[in-house]
Amino acid sequence: MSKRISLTQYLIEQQRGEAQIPAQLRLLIEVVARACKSIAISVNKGALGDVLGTAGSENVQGEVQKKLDIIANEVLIEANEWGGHLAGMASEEMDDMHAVPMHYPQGEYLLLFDPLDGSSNIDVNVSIGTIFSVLKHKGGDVTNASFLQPGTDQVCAGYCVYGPQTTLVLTVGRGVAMFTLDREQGSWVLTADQIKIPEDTKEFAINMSNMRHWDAPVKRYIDECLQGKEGVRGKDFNMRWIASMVADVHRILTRGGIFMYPWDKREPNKPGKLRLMYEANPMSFLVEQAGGASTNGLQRIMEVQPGQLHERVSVVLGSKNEVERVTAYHREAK
Ligand code: P6P
Repeated sequence: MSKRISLTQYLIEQQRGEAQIPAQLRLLIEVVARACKSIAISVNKGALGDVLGTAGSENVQGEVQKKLDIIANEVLIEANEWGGHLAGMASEEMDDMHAVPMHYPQGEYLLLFDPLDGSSNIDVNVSIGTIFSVLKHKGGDVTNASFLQPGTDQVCAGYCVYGPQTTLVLTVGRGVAMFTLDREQGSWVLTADQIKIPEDTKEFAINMSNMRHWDAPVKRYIDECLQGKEGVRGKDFNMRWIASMVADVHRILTRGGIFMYPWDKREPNKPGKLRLMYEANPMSFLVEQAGGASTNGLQRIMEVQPGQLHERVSVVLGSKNEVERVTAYHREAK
């Protein structure tokens, strides 16, 4: 990386590029990046900030909300209401979409987010993150249905990982850039650009405790990884599972790997655990922009036509050749 530039300079240079970033999208990115800085401050306080533990409420998923889930959600809503860049917002923490109050100008974008993913890790000081996805509003009144667009319609996606470094990872459809928070300056500094995920890997990420519940193609793939050098893969594999999608995906964007949260028999009526609109789609956009692949076992996740705001999906993403192998096993089984 030659000269280090700020997020603002990066966005201005992108605006001069052939495929301009419209002013409202540039504002959206800067507002979300600023909100992530505020969330990072709350997350980093931990026990000193009375932000740990549960909020005593449940979200639409029926999951107990952590105090920081609520704080992060409110920070993102307040940061994005006034700018005139949004028509509406949707969040894992809110049952329905949140319209921009009428006393603010309405914009052309829809913002979806998981304000704090991996929140089961908050109290044990393991990396967590904010995931966001941006769609264009196609006109008319803004309702939940306005958000039900396939991942291929995304114009921007990103996440912020609150870990040893605070890192913002972003795509507007022309590759993936990473920005590290310079806490002394309070600014995001470009620290990696045009990220590329290696097409092969020796590292898989899955919650192994669910093995007895998996479908045959997943069992086949993981068994082959576990057989190592002596097996059909002819190489040994390593395993990682942080139980924080943002942290697992960040590792994969940084050094390759395959991440899987497949359908399993525990809740057979649900296609998977992770949410399509504000977890799987934005992560799939980033992974594909970095030369990786992302399917639900059978098709590109970004081509799934959403039927409801909080629908779930099975996720297989990361190093292209490994994702293609798992997908081929599913298609053979079908
Ligand atoms: P499990 C966090 O709750 C999350 O939504 C993802 O960030 C993570 O990958 C997954 O669930 C962890 O699930 O079943 O291993 O706790």
